[in-house]
Amino acid sequence: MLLLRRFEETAGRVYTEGKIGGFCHLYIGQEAVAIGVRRALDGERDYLVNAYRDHGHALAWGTPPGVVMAELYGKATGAVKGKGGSMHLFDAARHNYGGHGIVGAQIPLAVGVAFSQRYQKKDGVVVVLFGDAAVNNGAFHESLNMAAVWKLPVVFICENNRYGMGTSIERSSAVAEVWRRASAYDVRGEAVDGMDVLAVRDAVARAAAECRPEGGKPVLLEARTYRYRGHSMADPATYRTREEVEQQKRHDPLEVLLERLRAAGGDPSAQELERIEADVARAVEEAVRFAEESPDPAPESIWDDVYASKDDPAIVRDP
Ligand SMILES: Cc1ncc(C[n+]2csc(CCOP(=O)(O)OP(=O)(O)O)c2C)c(N)n1
Ligand SMILES: [Mg+2]
Repeated sequence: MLLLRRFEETAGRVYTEGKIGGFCHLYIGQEAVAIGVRRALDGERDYLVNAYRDHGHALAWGTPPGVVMAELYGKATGAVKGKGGSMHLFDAARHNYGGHGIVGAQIPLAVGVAFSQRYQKKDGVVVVLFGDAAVNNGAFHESLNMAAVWKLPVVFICENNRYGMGTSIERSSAVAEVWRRASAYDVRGEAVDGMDVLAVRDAVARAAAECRPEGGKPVLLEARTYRYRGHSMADPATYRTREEVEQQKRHDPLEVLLERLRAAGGDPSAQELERIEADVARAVEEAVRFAEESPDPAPESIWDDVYASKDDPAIVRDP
């Protein structure tokens, strides 16, 4: 979680220095969701499909920080060779199927990946993440319905950070408790403290165990979280009060984990914490250096990867 936090603080800084072009949505405050999800799953057989607030999830699924940073910089060494940028971090070899910029559009894709798992008689679970503003989108409802009818292994996770750009969920949703929407499709819904990494891990593990076996139904989880920064780098966040942000920060995911460690008698020493800080700082520094020293994509590479060739070894056929 600390790597995600420091990576994003640095991404925000280099963005303001003009080194990153295009959109950039920071994940600061939501780290417990990405890490809790990844810790509950099996990277060999399970899959991730994600929205555009995706840097933290890419790091959680093992894409090296330098490769993520290089993609933000639009460099040839980036996760998708500098052609996708911040919102389109893919890493098919690590079962990360994006990074999608259109709100809600990734949800049916996850249903397709889950269908292919059942069709091929594999037992992978697909986790799909989306924001609170995606749940009023038709794609969300169609996907839940189809996954329920076909009993597909999908864990639908709404990262409810309470805002879609500048609109609060109370203003945009008739039912602001997202987990309750599961009942419309006769699947199980559950709200979980999205600032508590262990609670997220346990909830996702339970949901994955339920939907993994043949005949298992999908599950809808609502991870209650909060983004500390604006929607994107261009957002001054005038639609909420400073007090609200400060109050949320008192339930910070890193602090919550420390408290839980201490309560369990595993009090880490100041030295240990300093060592973790130093390791993370070094990793982020190296990521920036790698991105800055990497070449831009060659202009002619714009024609590469437009169409897939069946002989291309880079095409991952699984699933
Ligand atoms: C279909 C569609 N409509 C509108 C947009 C513009 N848009 C980009 S992000 C966003 C808000 C999404 O908020 P939420 O789903 O809560 O995710 P968060 O940004 O909070 O992570 C909107 C409306 C879009 N990308 N796609
Ligand atoms: Mg939101």
